[in-house]
Amino acid sequence: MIFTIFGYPKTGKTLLFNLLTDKKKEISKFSAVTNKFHKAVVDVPDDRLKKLSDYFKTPPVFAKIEYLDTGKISFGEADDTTFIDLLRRADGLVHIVRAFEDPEIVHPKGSIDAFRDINRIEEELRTVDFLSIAKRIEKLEIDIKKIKSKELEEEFKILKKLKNFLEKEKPLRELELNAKESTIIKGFKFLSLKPLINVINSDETFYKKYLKLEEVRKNNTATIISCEKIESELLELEEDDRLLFQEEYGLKDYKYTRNNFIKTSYELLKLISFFTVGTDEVKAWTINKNSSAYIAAGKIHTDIQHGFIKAEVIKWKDFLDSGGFTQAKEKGLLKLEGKDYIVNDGEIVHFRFNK
Ligand SMILES: Nc1nc2c(ncn2[C@@H]2O[C@H](COP(=O)(O)OP(=O)(O)OP(=O)(O)O)[C@@H](O)[C@H]2O)c(=O)[nH]1
Ligand SMILES: [Mg+2]
Repeated sequence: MIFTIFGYPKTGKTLLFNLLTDKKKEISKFSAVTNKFHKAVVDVPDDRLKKLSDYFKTPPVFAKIEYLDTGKISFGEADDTTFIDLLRRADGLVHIVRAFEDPEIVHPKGSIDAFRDINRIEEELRTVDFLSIAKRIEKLEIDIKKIKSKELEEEFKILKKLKNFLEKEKPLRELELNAKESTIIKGFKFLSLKPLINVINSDETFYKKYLKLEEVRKNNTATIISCEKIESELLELEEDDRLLFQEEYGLKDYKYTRNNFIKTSYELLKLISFFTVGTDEVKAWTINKNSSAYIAAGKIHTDIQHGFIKAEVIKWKDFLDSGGFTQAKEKGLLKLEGKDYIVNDGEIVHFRFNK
């Protein structure tokens, strides 16, 4: 799973990347924007997994999430195909918006206005999609005249629907699509279809103004208000001192971006974790919500999927509260499920399979 960070120059993209990955990539007020990008794979924090690993006395293997800092300004540059390609490959997009004052850092639009910048970027994403759709429709119109093909006609129909939606100035991620339609358009990797997190990088003054935006959730779009600079300063302090400083900034209830971000990104991508446990390994696996035990088995190994017999399932907490598999079984908390069982977040799953 990869999240790609992009936005206008000097909005705090690299600072966010550093916060999310514990890296210390260079940030700068003045240096020219380079085309360098940074990539990092990090653990998805999970207290449940930690507790299970304590029980089995083996280190936890967390689920992974990948971040890419594009280090890029925006659209419309000479080599923007590389930039757009980076965005296309993402599972989720992260737009960093500036909402902090600093007279030394020039905003390309001359003023700070998070709403304006969010709308502008949305427009850019839609434009990229619109152009690919228009081009494809043009080609399809010619082809359909030449050959009669049900597939091409279906593609034509759905692309027309998407085009109409974009013409209403709405991103594709707000459009309801059925499974078939999603499959047909998958290859296009439309940008405005990807889940989007807007991170509003605020100072303590703007924080309160924008905080209410966090509650507004549209389809596949989320907003996080972050005080990146303050947060990175707070993280330098001992934990006990942090609250004191937060109060001083008027940020008593401040939610640290790192945890907040991962939680939001999981929700946005409709992902959940299940666990496999044992004395040799305690591990979290990421699957889409509403995935069957059969799909979950395939995440681990195709052999397990192909030889699937049954899945033994127990909620992580039930397992720990009972004190082990034998006790849990006696209490009837360990269930035996078939291929079609829908795996829930936080369940321990043990697959029985034919080797
Ligand atoms: N005052 C203030 N400065 C910030 C904040 N966030 C970032 N900055 C500063 O903004 C400058 C740019 O931060 P970066 O993280 O390098 O921003 P960037 O978007 O990666 O910049 P480019 O990659 O050059 O486009 C640095 O000097 C940061 O210290 C903030 O919340 N408040
Ligand atoms: Mg940068």
